[in-house]
Amino acid sequence: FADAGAPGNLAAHLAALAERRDWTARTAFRQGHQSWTHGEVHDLAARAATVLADHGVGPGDRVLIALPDSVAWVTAFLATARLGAVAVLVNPELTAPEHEFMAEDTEAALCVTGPGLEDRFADRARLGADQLVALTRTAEPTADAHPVDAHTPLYIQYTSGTTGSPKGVVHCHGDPKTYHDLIGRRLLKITPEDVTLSVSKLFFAYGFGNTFAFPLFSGSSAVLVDRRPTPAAIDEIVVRHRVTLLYSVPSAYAALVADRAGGHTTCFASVRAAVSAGEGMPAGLGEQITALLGAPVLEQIGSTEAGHAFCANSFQHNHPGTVGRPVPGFEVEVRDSAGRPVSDGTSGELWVRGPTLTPGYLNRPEETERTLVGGWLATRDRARREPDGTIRHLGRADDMEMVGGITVSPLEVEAVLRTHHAVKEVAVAAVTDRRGANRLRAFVVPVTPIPAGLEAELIALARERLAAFKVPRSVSFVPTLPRTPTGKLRRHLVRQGAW
Ligand code: 3SK
Repeated sequence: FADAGAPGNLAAHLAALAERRDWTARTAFRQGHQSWTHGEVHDLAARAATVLADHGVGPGDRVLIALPDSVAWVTAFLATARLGAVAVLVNPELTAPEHEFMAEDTEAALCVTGPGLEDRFADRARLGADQLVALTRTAEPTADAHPVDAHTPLYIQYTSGTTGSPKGVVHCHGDPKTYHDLIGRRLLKITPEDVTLSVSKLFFAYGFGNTFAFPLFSGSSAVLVDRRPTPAAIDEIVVRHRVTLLYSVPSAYAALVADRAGGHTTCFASVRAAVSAGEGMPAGLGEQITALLGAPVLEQIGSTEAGHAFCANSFQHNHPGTVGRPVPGFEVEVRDSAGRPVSDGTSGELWVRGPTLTPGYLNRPEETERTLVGGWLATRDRARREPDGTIRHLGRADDMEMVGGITVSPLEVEAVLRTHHAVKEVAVAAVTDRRGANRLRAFVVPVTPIPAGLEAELIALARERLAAFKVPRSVSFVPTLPRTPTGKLRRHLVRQGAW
């Protein structure tokens, strides 16, 4: 992959690329009724770099970004990169203790925060998005980007660990260009004419590639949405902006299909492909999406540690029900529990090697050593290689659950629910609902008699203590939980709701 070379400082590289390819007057981002060209975005970023530097940010410092998807987010990220600092991409919807953990773990020098987070990060330097935008207007641009190489850390994203404590995954200045070259350009064939919409947000690996890297490296444009769009909002955005590439997760596609059941399909005529990742596609959903959108569904799998997708379907080779073949440049092995490769057709754990793997977790040498072995990443996904070389994803090898494309530790949710006096035992699992969407459900062994309103109380308790995406949608009261003779929870039975 000749084009996957080192770009040096990512912010400077992207700004120079936009100039060289004559994209400066083309639209880069659209949000509501506003739009920004590639030239405007890079100009804002160079000015925002001055604002961040005035707030004490220098090379190697961590800048925590807790903002909804917006041009302020993109500007803050590029400004951080220009200074040679490291952006910490966090979900703005996390709770205060979760944010505090990430700020401490990264020793954030500055926290750039969005609406509603004014009370957070009280003992750290903080800059509200509004302040950043206002100061950027009058700041002089920082002309010289800090010199870095492709292996200099650029950003940190958090992923949930099996213990529930999130791990910071480091990525470097060379990575976004590499996954754009391999996936955006080669597999998805993105051109400057494309208009994209990603349901996954910028702070996720999937959303960051889709909405940041691919548009800025291809001269295309992305629609920014500050919250997860409803099916009606997706309809409206697709029609208004003539979206050509839709990136989503199976649960959101299932909601779109359910919402439009029996409806017309013409408004999706601009869509040339629907990319799906984040969790396994329930049987039959792919065909329903294609029928609704009139476009192929390209399933992928990736991970925060891999940077973006490492297996993907393409227009030439699309095998519904599989996550396709290894992305060119990546190698994939299915291994047994002793780490030996298994033969095709046998299930095992998916290991990956490729050019954008993280160098490791922040402050976690043991976890890094366990997960990155001899240059290979243990994904903890279960899979099987089919005789035609495609990979079939069979779920998670560990205890984590995937909901709406986000990994959730059931242990963390259970720990909260267990504090309720009426809960004797609890297990949480992602279960597929009637519409084919994955939803978190709590299975609770309650005290008897069951207090009135217990389900609502438990959901309220979870809402108070956990980020919204970790809150169970429903509670089932059960007499027992499935356990091994030694008392271990049989999670696969909980997931199936069968014991
Ligand atoms: O979650 C995934 O499967 C994924 C897919 C593409 C890019 C990034 C990620 C995390």
